[in-house]
Amino acid sequence: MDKLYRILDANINRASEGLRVLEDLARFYFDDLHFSKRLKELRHNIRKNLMDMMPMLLEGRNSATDVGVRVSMELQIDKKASVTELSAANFKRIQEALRTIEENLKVMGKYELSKLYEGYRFIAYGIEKEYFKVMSKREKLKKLDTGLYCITSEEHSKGRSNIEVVERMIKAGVKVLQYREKDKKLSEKYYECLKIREMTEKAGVTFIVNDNVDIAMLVKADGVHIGQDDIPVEKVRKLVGEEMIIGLSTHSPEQAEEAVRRGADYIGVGPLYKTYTKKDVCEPVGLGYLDYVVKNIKIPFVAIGGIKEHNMGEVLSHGAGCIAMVTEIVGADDIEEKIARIKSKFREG
Ligand code: TZP
Ligand code: MG
Repeated sequence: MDKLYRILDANINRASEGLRVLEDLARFYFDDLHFSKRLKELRHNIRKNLMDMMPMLLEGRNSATDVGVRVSMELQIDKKASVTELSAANFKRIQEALRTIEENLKVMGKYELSKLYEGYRFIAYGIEKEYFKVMSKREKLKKLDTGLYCITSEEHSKGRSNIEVVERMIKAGVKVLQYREKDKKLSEKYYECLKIREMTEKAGVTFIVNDNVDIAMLVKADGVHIGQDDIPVEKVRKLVGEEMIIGLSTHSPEQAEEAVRRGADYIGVGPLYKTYTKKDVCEPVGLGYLDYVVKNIKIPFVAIGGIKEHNMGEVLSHGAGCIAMVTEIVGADDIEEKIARIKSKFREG
């Protein structure tokens, strides 16, 4: 029986530690109180319901003679390359530990208790499914905290195709890319987006489609970007669901506040300077509007409009983190070199 208590003790610790890792990610990395609370509750319950056995569990503990410690310390398979991998590994750890607790309790004749731990395992499966849905969107939105947001425009691309330009952008390490084409046929836009989705997916680049909610949905883009004259955000949300990012162009404090109320995930802020890229664009809104957003708006935002290598310092000094550029990038002779220079001017994200 001692040995079974030893297994229980090890697995309560295993499950609790796994939950703690996830709880801290939810709380400190994703700023998500909801998940943090749910994980904490599960962690407390896992300990609480075996509290009566505590003396036996401690009696059974003997980590100094654990034959598994050395093996575990020498293995390299627990290396984690990303927050997603780290989260996935810890959900697995929790579920495996709960299964072990459940099976051991059965052998110990504690059937009712074993069923309770089976229930906790299913709660963990449920949280995992929701967690990944929500966190994968958060992870994508985090890319809008700082850095370059690239937008296509074939007419300004010096004879290069959108696909070639996108290839170069990806090679240069861009993290967010928007497909924007005003005058192409819908079918052409669809096939280009399909290809770009494939390319961005492989490279882990967030892909956003301008205007066309239908194309964004069909190619499984990460997001869609709409303007003030498009279908209202909440209606687009009904179509695309919670997981897709919705970006909205805004030009005034009122529009920014309204965007937040309506549930946009991020806003475009501009045009900050004169731009000839967008045909129906309004006059520059000025840096005062950017100041307003920096101070008052709590969702991510992207500065846009006439921003170039030579004036981006001014935009950054007003507190912008993410900057969108069209012609400065697609019209550069050497796109990779241009992006490398621009990237070096951003603060670290
Ligand atoms: N929205 C506001 S300004 C603009 C868009 C799409 C065009 C920005 O293009 P550029 O070439 O970076 O000025
Ligand atoms: Mg539009």
